Amino acid sequence: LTELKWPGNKIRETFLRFFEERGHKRVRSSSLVPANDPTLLFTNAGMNQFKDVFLGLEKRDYNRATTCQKVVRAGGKHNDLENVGFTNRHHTFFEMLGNFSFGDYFKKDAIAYAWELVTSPEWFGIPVEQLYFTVFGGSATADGHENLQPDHDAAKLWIETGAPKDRVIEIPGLKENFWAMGDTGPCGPCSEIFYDMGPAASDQGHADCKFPCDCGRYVEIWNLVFMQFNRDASGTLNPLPKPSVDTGMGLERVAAVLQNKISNFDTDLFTPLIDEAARVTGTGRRKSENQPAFRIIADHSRATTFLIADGVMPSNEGRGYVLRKIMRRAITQGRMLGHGRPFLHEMALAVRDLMRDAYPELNEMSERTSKIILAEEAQFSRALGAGLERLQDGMMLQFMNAPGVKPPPQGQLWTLDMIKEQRLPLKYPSEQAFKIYDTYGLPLDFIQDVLRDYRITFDQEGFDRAMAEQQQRSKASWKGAHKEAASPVYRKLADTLKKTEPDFYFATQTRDSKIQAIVANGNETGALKAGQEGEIVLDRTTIYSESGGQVADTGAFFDDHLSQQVAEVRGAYYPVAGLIAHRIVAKEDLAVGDRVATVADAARRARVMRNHTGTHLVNAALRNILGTHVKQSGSLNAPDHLRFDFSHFAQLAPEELQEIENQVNEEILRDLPLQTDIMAIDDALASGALAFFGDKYPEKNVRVVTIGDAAYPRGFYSKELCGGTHVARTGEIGLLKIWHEASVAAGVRRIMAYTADAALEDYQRRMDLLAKIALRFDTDNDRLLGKFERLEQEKKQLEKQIENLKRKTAVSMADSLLADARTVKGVKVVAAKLENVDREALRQLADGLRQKMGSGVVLLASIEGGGQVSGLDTLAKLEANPNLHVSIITAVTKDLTNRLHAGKMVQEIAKFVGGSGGGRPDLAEAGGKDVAGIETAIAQVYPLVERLV
Ligand code: ALA
Repeated sequence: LTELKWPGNKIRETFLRFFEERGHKRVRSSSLVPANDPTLLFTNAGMNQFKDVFLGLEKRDYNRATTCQKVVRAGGKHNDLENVGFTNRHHTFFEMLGNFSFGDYFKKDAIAYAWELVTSPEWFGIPVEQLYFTVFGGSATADGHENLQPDHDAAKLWIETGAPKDRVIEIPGLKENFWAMGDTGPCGPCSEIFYDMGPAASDQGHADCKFPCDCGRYVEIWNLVFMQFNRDASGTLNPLPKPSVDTGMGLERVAAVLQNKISNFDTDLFTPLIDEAARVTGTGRRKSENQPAFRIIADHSRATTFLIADGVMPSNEGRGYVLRKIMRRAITQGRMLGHGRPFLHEMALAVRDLMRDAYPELNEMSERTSKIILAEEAQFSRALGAGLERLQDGMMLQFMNAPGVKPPPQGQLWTLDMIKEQRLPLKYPSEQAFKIYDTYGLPLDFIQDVLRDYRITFDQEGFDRAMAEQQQRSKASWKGAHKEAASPVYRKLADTLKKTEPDFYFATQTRDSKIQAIVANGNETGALKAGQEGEIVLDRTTIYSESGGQVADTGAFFDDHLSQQVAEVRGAYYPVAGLIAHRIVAKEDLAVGDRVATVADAARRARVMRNHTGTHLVNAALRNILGTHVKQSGSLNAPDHLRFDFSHFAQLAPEELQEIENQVNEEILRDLPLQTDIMAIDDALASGALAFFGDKYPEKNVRVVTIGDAAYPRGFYSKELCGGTHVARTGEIGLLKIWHEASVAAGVRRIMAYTADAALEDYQRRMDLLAKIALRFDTDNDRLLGKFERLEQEKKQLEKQIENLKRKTAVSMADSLLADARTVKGVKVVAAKLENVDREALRQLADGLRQKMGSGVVLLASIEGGGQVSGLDTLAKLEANPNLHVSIITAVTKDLTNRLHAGKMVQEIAKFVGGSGGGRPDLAEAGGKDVAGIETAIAQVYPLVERLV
């Protein structure tokens, strides 16, 4: 085995070092779950974490950056899921190398850097003869929103830098050389570098095609985007505050180029995974016909592992649904290789071992991660079984009543094979097929195979329609609130004003704050009159401004001698990073330049702080007890309660909740000290502090809140990056009581809790309620449960008695029913409708009647109300979800069964209540949901007897 000159790890490191040496800040990959951006399903490009910086909503202390970003493209605008496995270079998960300029350099330097890194022998040294450079060729769109000029600048710059003239190509249209993150957001013209892999790479066997043939020979390796616009919800392109640069180079593709491979899957980034796929699926040697399966398993294992590591759980909606789809695709591939046992959880371990150096978050993958995957694999096997059953049930119901279908011979039950043998042109309804595909996850090719087996046509068009509608719905649910650029007035103020100094960590009141700006009705103004509402920016404040889940303080501004209130403060927020806007109502006239004292409502703040520290304790206890897969996905720290959302795949058992609550309260009783340190984000993360990627943190000067001390195994109980305010010691919390645990979204659980006085009030309220109930039951709290159980018992007995009475009444009806018997061609027929009698009573009554008659036919029907729908019910019944249904019993005395078959008769009759049934020649039953048809159904018995006798 020869040493690779360019292993994947070296390429990644070389790229980052190249740009670091050129003044770029090396920034960590952000999570695959985008922070605060509901417009995006997964992180789909390196620029996502800088979206706000491009939009001018956020400033950083660097204006050049370089990253290697984890990316998943399996949903939304950029989706490669269906291609994976069948091409040499599509992935659901991949690594995107990028360099970024935030209003610093633009096209000229971006092109010069790219040229040097790609072609210089000191760096990647790719021969120029194998490269092509495309630039934006302009577009005039029909909707009139934009008419964009070709990017002659970029073309000129490439040629000046050294690219041969005939290798620089302008390509018109927004599709090729204009990059956008999504339907809205930052975008701009781009320039792409292509590598010529040679004719052997052509998927279509082209021997001599020319660039830009898309047969697979010419591979895009790097995209340089010249960010210039923000597309708003109306589709309009608005210029960005400053032209910027965003680039993306696919690590896997460059590895293929530098390792002389046609396929990404043959590089060292994948071969260990492909070998492992062959091993764990027991397939042994890698046969070429299995290639797509191995590729899919290798690719999807990476996506699965990284998504779970970032807190996504397989589920039925949103992100979890996409993860589930990816996992199920991999599992199905394993099955198609003839492998029945779970294997994907082992693949995840291989991914961890291969990539943990570059992505230390994979080290945190506990046994639990494996368990999550294993559980999904087991569940999917069950779903495959259950889905198949549903599909077969559905086919049966659909076809046994279809026109032209002959019923089975007397005394035999329906089977699908009977339908198959009749060779009728049957079509399975697409909505039903889609439902089974969607709810049971039965793969489409699986469904098609089954239908083909039974010679039933699959309605592809209808299925596609149902699928499109579904996608429309799920897309709609991701629309979310669009992030718009900050209100223009604050964007302008951000350039001129001094940042607001936050004093709220040390005090609730301070003097001598200067009014820097006043905004009213969206406009800057110099003054406010008493009584007017507006927003005020100070140079310093003690009013906590809403962030990181902690609600804003309320309070007041006073004159600087604290003798008179000049404004009521209703809240505060950050309109742009660094500036705090106070929402106020003026009590006196206020003007820019005035000095005020800020006073936060200290009692309210104290309650908020107890809840905030409580949240940190809950987070730590959850991770201790449930596992480190628990990741915060949101929180609220309000005066009256706290709320904590986190990723976890199952409902919490009562014992788990109790254990969490107990552990938190133990730490409260220990009265642990809290400590806040200010440090660089890298040091903070290295110290084991938890970060919540729904929040943004500065690079330097992040606040790290530590609870506990060296007495703990890790040296602390809890450590988190946090910009909020906290109590000094945990004892101040007094008590924390969890009162709610539920699911908020797929794979996300929510806990709500009270602390201190709120917990006490809650306790008192509950005890009070209990006492009131006990009083009503004429007992006390301690004996209430026993009393309740006795009452429940009594109720059950009474219900039983009523049932018995009902049956007795029914049996005693036999005589009056007999009196109404009719005679049809010499056969006595009793047919009647009964009210609300259950099947068992019907059966007894029919039997009794048959005996009393000696010879004859009985048909009884009853409408039953409500009742539970059980899992054993037919699909049709489940879908109608009936509150009412019809039960029918037919009984025939033995002397007549050779002519009158009870099973066949009931089947005929059941059609009139939209149902089906069958049974023995002498006793048979049926059910139906079409309650309105009951009278007609009963009346059928007379002509039926007439015809059959
Ligand atoms: N954001 C650009 C892309 O993803 C670089 O291609």
